[in-house]
Amino acid sequence: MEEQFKQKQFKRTLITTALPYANGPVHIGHLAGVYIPADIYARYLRLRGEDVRMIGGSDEHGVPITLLARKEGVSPQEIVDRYHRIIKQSFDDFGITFDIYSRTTSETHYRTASDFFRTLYDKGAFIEKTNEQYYDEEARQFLADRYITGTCPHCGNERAYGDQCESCGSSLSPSDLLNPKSAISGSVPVMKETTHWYLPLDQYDPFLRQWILEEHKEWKPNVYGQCKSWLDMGLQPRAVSRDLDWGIPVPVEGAAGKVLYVWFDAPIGYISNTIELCPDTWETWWKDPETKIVHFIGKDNIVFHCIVFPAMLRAEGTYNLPENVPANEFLNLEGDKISTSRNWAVWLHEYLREMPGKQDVLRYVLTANAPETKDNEFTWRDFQARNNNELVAILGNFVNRALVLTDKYFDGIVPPAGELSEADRQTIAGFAHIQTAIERQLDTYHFREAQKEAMNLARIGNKYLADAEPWKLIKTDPTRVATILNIALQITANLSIAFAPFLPLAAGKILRMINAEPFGWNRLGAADLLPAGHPLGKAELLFEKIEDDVIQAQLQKLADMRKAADAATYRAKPIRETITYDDFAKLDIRTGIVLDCVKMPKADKLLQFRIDDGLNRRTIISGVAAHYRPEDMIGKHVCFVANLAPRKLKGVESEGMILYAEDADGRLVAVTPEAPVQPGSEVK
Ligand code: B3M
Ligand code: ZN
Repeated sequence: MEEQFKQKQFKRTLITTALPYANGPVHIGHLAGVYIPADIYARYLRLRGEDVRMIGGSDEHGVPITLLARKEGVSPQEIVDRYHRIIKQSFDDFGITFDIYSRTTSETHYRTASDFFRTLYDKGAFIEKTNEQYYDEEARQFLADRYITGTCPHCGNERAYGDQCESCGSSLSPSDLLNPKSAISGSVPVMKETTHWYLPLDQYDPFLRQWILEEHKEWKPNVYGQCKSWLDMGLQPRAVSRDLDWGIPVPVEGAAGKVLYVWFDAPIGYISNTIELCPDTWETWWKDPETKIVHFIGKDNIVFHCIVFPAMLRAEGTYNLPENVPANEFLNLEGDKISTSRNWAVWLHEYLREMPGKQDVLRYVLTANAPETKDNEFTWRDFQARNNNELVAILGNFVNRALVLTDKYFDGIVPPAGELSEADRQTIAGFAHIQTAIERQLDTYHFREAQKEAMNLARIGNKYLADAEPWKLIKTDPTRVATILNIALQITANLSIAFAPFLPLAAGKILRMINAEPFGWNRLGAADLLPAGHPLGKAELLFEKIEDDVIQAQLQKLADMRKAADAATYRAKPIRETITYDDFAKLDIRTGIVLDCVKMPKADKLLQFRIDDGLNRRTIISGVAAHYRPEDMIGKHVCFVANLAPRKLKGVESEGMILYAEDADGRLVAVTPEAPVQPGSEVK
């Protein structure tokens, strides 16, 4: 669908990147989904000499921020100040080249978003509706979005939110929840009347169908498909205000206590950040049809960027719409979804601290595994493998040999190329078209494939040196060796251009090693970048091997984080139905001493116990072979149900049941008296 699409020409490009919520740091999922592809695209366009602005900023409103502030007993402003600083610093240290990274608590944004709402309000673009919403009488607050939890009507998840079920992904509204509870006080909410303003999305259905389904068939299938299903489901009016005390006040008389819905104000943050960046020319970037707008986002933001925000812009009437929204899918971590709330993530600021100087390694791996059309996986083993087997063994190894051999045989001076062999000509032809090969991929947002094209040039170089074997010829044919190394150095110089959008630090290092200024993007593919006689710089390692212990430490860190998060969020199973004392009195629970314990033949889960129960010896069988070694049970004091009717297990009669506690991970732990007592003692 994309190939036959003819690229429309534009004078400039405005790149926007999803504004991360300032309620936590950014992690590798954000980088893979949004910021690395956006940065590659921005660097690429700048390299081509195009007029580009890349916009970023923190999204500082919304209920998750106020819930975290309440939990920490601080103000929402303190939360967003903390995380805006951490996020901005980590993006800077990682090398994401925003032209501005601002925030939605900025004055410019308050004014821009407020004016935008007022313009639509004055145009009569909203429907004003009064209806009943959940209200927490204890906290004296309406319960929108994450302020209310309950059971998801679709999948039964008991901790679904008022706006979404994170377990099945359904988009919900508070009234959909079963057994709703206030996330503030835990109380059962009541219904209370309140007034809000709604954007009648249904009225924009014909426009959106035409604009997306007819005029943008070139959009990525995952984006186009999601838009089509939203449109086919039928658009509903969407509330653009909330009863909250944190956010941009609704600029309408009588709207005290009401703020703009975070998803109404946040996308306007792209506009306000542009105003901050270019106060005099911002309208060129948002209203001149010669400007191409591209939104880089994750898949959970598609509806807001392809349906809601365009409807808002359409209603306002003077803004351009995005030319493309190349949303990525999700990146998972070691087989599980990345989760801020469960602290299951590789946080960017921690990566930068623990892996100093390895920004390009993470850029390379996250681009190579980018979830461009389907969810993908990050594992530390793969991170290590790609670093060692690709960056070190292919790219680094080739560049190092080209430099070291030239240093060794020609004192670090680019030698003259003599007569070209057939292999030389084939090699040169092999990379002559690399520029269009990379451009074809980047112009259609295929970053994985584009990076592969760049890496392919390093493979060409490696193969060329391996086949030519200059080290074997230096004594007999130094002229030939000069030609070989001249070509190897031309490839090296091309690598500094090809990798510039993807691995900016490595590209800069290569330029230093060949002692050259950056070549223009249009020189990519040329075989005469370095003239004979040009003095090279000092060879240095482009990438270093990553050893197992470094990876093991990261895996251990994840395991520890999971344990801590599980402990923090652990909730026991609900208590079973109530019984009477008489029911309990029927149970005769006793202590006993384990005299013997063996694994049962042909039953990998079962252990056979011989118990001294204070009266006799009895046999009891337990399904704990995965939790205990038989020899460790001998001599243990255990508690067991003594009057349970015997039953045969694998042909052996089991007379009772030993008691174990089962924890959240399913681990079984024997219940024992905290001090030795006579066997047969009653447990009351
Ligand atoms: N704050 C990010 C998210 O949904 C959201 C993006 C806003 S972009 C205008 O994770
Ligand atoms: Zn659900």
